[in-house]
Amino acid sequence: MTDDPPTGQDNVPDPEEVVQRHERQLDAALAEVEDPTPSTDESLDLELPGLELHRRDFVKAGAATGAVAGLAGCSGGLLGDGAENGNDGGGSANTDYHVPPGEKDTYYGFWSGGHSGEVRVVGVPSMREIRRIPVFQKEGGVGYGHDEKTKQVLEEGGDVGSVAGHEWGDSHHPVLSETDGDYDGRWLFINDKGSGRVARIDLKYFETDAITDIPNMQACHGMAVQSPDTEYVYGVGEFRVPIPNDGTDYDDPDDYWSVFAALDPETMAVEWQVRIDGNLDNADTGKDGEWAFATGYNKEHAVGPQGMTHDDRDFLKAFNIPAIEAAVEAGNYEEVNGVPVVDGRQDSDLNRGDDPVVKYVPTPKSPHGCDVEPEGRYVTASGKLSPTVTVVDIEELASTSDPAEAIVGQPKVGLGPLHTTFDDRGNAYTTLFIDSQVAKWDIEDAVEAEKGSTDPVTGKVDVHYNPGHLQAVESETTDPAGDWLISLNKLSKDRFLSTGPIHPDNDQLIDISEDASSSETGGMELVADHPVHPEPHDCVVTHRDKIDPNDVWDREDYEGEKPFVTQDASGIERTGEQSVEVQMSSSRSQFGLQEFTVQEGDEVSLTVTNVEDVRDIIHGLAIPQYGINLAIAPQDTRQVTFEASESGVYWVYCTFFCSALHLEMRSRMIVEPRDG
Ligand code: K7E
Ligand code: CUA
Repeated sequence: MTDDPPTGQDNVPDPEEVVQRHERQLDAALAEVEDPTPSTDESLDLELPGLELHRRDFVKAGAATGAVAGLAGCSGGLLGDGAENGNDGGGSANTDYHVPPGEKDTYYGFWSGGHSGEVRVVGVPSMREIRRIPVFQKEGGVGYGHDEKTKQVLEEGGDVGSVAGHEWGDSHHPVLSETDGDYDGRWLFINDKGSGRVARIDLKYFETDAITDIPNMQACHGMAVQSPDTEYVYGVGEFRVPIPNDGTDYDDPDDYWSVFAALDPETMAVEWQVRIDGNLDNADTGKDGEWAFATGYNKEHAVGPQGMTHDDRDFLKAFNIPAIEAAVEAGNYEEVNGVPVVDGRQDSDLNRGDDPVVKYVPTPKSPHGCDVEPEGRYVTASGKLSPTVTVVDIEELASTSDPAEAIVGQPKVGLGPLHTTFDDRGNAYTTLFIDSQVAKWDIEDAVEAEKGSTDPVTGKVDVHYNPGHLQAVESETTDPAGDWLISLNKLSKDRFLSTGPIHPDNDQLIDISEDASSSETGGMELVADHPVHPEPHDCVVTHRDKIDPNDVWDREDYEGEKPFVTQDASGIERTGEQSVEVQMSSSRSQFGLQEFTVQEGDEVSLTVTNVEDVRDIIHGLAIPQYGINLAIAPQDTRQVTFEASESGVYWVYCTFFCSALHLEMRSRMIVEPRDG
C-alpha cells in the first residue's frame, strides 16, 4: 500500500510548535488550579478527595487540547455526580471512558437502529458513533441500494415496494458469529421485525451482503446464532398469521402460525422451521450446540392485549436441535412454501416421546428477554409483567419429563424486568423498565434462594429512563469482559437539550468492573449519557482484536463478477441499437473519461473503478438527474444501469471530498437527440 498522499494534507502543523503551545496552556491551567481565587469558573473550584492533580494527569486526560476546557469537560467523570444520578458509586474514579483525541476505543459495539433499519458501529467506552451500516433500505451516504450489487441484496430480501413492509426494516437484535463460543469477527446478523427477514453484514467490508425473506413468517423478532459455533442462525417469528396468508382463511386465530426458523449462515437459506403454540419473542442458544430458547407470549392465541394477557402463565420454549434435525431427516414435516416445517406444538406427536422437539417451560405471563449465562448452565427469562426472572437449569431441562422442574430460581428483581446480561464473575444484570433501574443479582444465590426472594439482588442503579435492552461487554461469549455495561433507555425526557417533541433515546454507560456489596448499587457506576437517533433496541460489544476489516478492497473478492477498470481501459462501447457500456476509472482528481456521449433512449451500463490503493480515499459518482449515486472505495468497482431518457448535458460529479481538486473532479455526459 502506498503512503497517504500529500494532496490537501500538507498543511500539518509543526509538532514542536504544538508541544510548546500545549505546555503554555498547561502552565496557565495549573497556575489557576494552584491559586483558585482569581478563577471565575465554577468547574475549577474542585474538591477532589484523594485525587492529586499532577501535570501528568492533565496530559493523560487530554488536557493538551486546552487544559481548562479539558478539566471542565472531564469533571463529570472525575466527580461522578453521585447524588443526582442516584449513584453512590463504588469509590472508583471512572476516567478511562474518556478516549482522548487520536486514541481508539477498546471495543467495537454494534447497535441496532430499530425502525431506521440500520446498524450503527459505536466505540466503547467512548460511545462515539463511528459509522452507520444501512441494511434494510437505500441510503445515500454510502450509496447503499444505488449500485447493482447492493440493489440486488435489497431485492433478494423481498420485492422492494411490492409489500409495504419491505420498503424499510425494523432491526432489533444484532448478533455476532461465533467460533468456539467466542466472537469470530466474520459476520453480524440482524433481524427485521417489520418483515420476516434476516440480514447478514460482512465484517471484512462492513457492508450488508445478504438478506433473506423468511417464508411463513411475518415479523422476525428474536435473533440468535447457535453457540459455540455458528452452524445455524435463528430467526424468531413473533406475529401469528394464517399460512398461506392469502385471504382464504383469515378469521380463525387458532389457526394462525408463528415459526422458529433456522438459516444456514453461509448460504442464508432457510433450512427448516418449527411451528409452535403461541408466539415467540426473544431468543438465545445454549453453549453446547444442542438447545435454542425463545420466550413468548399469547399462548391464549388472542388478537388483543386483554386476551393475550388473560392467563397467568406463558412459556419459555426450548428447541431441541438434534431432535428437530432428526425429524427433518426422517421426513416428519410438512413442506410449506418450500420449507420443511416441523410440528412443535404442544400436542404434536413429535412432542410425545422421550425426545420432544420443543419443551414448554411454564413461566409467569409474557416473559420477554431470553438470555443464557456465559457458562451455559442456565437460561433466564425476564418477567416483563412479573417482577421476577425465571432461571432454568438447561441440563435438568434436557433430562426431565416435567419442564417445570427445571426452574431452579426466580429472584424478585423489580418492576418490568426486560433483558438480562452477564459479567465474568457470576453476576447477572437486568433492566427494570418500570422502575427505570438496572438490578444486579448473583446467579448462584438466585438458585440457592427461595423463589420470589429479593436476597440475590446485590444492587440497583437508576437509569434515565425506561431501559429496554442492556448489554455487558462480550456478554454472549463464554468469557465476558466484565468491565462495561450499556443500558439502552427508551426515554431521555430531560437529559438533553430539547429538539422539539421528538426526543432521542439515551444509551448510558455503566462501569461494572467492581463488586461492592456495601454500596446501594453493588458497585455499578453510571458514567456517561449518550443520545441516540431512534431507535436502538439492542447491541453487541466485542473486543477490537476480534474484528479485522479491510482498509481497501481485495480485487479477488469480485474477480469474474466485475472488471477492474484502469485509466487506460476507460472507454465507451456500443453494445446494441439502444445500449452502451461506459467504463471508467476514478482517482484523485479525475474520472477516466472527461466526457462521454450516448444517444437519447440508450440503456447506459456504467462501471466505475476506484483505482487508488490509499485508505480512506473514496470517490463518488453522481448523476443527480438520473438518480445515480455511487460510492466507490479504494480498489472497488461499482456498477449501475439507467436509461438516458432525455437529451442534454449532464454533469457527473464526485460526492466525496477527496482532494483539493475535488470540486473539479467531474465528467460530462452528453445525451444526443436520437436522429430521425
Ligand atoms: Cu426488548 Cu425487540 Cu429485544 Cu426492544 S426487544 S427492547
Ligand atoms: Cu473524488 Cu471527490
